Amino acid sequence: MTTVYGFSVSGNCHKVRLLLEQLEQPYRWVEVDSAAGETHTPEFLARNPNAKVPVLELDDGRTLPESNAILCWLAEGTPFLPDDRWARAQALRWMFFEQYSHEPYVAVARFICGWTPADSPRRADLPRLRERGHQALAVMERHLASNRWFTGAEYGVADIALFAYTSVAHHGGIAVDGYPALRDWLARVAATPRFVPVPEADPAAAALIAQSA
Ligand SMILES: N[C@@H](CCC(=O)N[C@@H](CS)C(=O)NCC(=O)O)C(=O)O
Repeated sequence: MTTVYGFSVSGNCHKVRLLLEQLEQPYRWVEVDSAAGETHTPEFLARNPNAKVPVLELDDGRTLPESNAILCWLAEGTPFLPDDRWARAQALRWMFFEQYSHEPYVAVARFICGWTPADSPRRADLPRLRERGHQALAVMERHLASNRWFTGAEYGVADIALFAYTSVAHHGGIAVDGYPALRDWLARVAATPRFVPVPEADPAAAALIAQSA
């Protein structure tokens, strides 16, 4: 059976869980607490030398890191990844956007708020991360003013990729209140069949988020 090595509260890992649930594909989930350094063991590094979750492991032992590559692998031949060349390029465009212009700000602000001490020097980065995070949300809002989805005409991998950290952006102090089309899209994604949300953060992280966001 396909195995996912993942940290459940991580948005990057949630992408993989959400797609597997929506595909109704059986899988085994191995919890790896990346915030506690569990991706740096020799055993884990053999699966991903880049020391990051998620990692997908196939029955034959092959391993695939990088959340968006995993989405494309799993979605091949399904409605979640368009066949049409242009639509597929659009999906990829938004997945690259997510990794370069969205996740490094929205996800990192959330990580700093929930998983670093209240006196961490990394908190000095928060104003810049929040500014850049809002820039990413504004780009999404503009697209959504005239499009329902990011994966071409239908819901799919790019929506799953962008949903993960956007749905918990407020944990990093990046509120989505000012983006009406984006909020409607979040609701549309949450209404898709077999949807599962990003799990609640553990109580310690939730307390830090409540203090800092
Ligand atoms: N580009 C990667 C990013 C993965 C990533 O940043 N994973 C984090 C958790 S969300 C991690 O494992 N960090 C552990 C570390 O860097 O030590 C992806 O999309 O999968």
